[in-house]
Amino acid sequence: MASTESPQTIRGSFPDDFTFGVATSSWQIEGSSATRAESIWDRFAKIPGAIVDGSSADPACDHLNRVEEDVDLIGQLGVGAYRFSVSWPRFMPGGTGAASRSGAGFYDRLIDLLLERGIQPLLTAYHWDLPQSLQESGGWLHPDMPHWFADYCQALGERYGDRVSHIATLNEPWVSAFLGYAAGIHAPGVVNAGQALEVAYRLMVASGHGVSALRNAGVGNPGIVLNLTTVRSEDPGAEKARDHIDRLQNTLFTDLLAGRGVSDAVRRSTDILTDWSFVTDEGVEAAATPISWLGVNYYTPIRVALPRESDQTAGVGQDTVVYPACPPASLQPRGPLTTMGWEVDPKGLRDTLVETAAALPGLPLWVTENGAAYADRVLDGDVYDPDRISYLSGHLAAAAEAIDEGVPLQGYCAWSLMDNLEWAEGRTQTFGLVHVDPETMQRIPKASFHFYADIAKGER
Ligand code: IFM
Repeated sequence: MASTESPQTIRGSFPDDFTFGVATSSWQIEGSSATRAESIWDRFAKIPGAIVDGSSADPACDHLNRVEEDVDLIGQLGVGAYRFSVSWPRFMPGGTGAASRSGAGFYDRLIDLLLERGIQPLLTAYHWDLPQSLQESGGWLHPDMPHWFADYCQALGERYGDRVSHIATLNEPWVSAFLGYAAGIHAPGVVNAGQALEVAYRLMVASGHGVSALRNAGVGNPGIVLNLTTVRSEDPGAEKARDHIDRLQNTLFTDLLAGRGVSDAVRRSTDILTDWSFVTDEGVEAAATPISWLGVNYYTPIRVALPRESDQTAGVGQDTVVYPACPPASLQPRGPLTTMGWEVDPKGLRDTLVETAAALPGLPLWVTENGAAYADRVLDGDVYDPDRISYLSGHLAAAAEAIDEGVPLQGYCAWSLMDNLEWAEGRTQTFGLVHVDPETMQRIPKASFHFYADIAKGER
């Protein structure tokens, strides 16, 4: 593992106007599911075995009842931005139509608490918790979904656009499409690779309509968040698999954003799954609606190797099944690994940012998520997490290097403010800068919290 730099050195390697932030999402922290409509994750969590430890949406971090305490923690962290998501089934319980007074009011309160402390709210409209009622109408496979999503974005923009300048439409559409519809390990738990490709496309079309709706409602800076990553291979013979994975992970999304549509290479490498007849000129045009910024979520590179006789168990989500129609290959992360089984490779962040800036020249970028899960322990009331500190230090140095190389990077959000519900991994994976006791909900800032606070607050 790379050596840890001092907070002062790290702060000094970024421009003065760079924003340090911290991120969460609604389903992972809010709890209080009885006060909103059902989401696809509530339904999925009821399937025996779908969530490894049987966790459900409650209590998560009980954030709904502890919002002041949590915003105080963000204030103590000294960051300039807080990235959170709105729960669609809380804000607009019917999926379409009227906003809920109490649901919308909760986010009013959160935003106002942040602004009182001088913290910029970065809002994500959709971080995977689709209203179950919309799923039952066809979900992301329904051709009207982009319009339903645009109406939801319009309502968000009208409600919060006076106080929130940066709103992302979607978080990680790759995950919604490929983990939700190809591997079936995320909600809604479908295993149909052709549908996964259609969902990926429809999400990008919906995002474009959402961007237009946000701008109409007066939001100055609409954007989107993608999980992009560099795809590496050193095994001669694994190049075809490497290229296939790069197409489905990265270029499918960046090409649609750039107005290049669905490339012939993507179509050829997936022609056994779909004929892409759902793609329309209007959809391609909508998906390319100009955005003001792009969020990049980066955790780990993808290392592609030839198939092995006895494959070691790869990390969470690291299986070629999540890249349908992939030529024979295996994913072989190298140590050091986090408890997710994800390779720690700060240079991968630098490479991902440089590659993204080349794919979408001139577009301002943010790192909207970056962080690591480790098995933390509370000892005498403290949590000492040197591996997470080292991870943050290395990745921040890599982000600064990308800026030096000309990448227009404006901000960085650590994932995550606090230990939370890690989707199908339940509470077994902890990414937080703040430990949350699963029984008492007590919050304990970890050593990494203090380290990151020194960077965020640091004088140059
Ligand atoms: O916890 C998730 C988050 O919701 C989306 N990006 C990846 C994180 C870690 O898996």
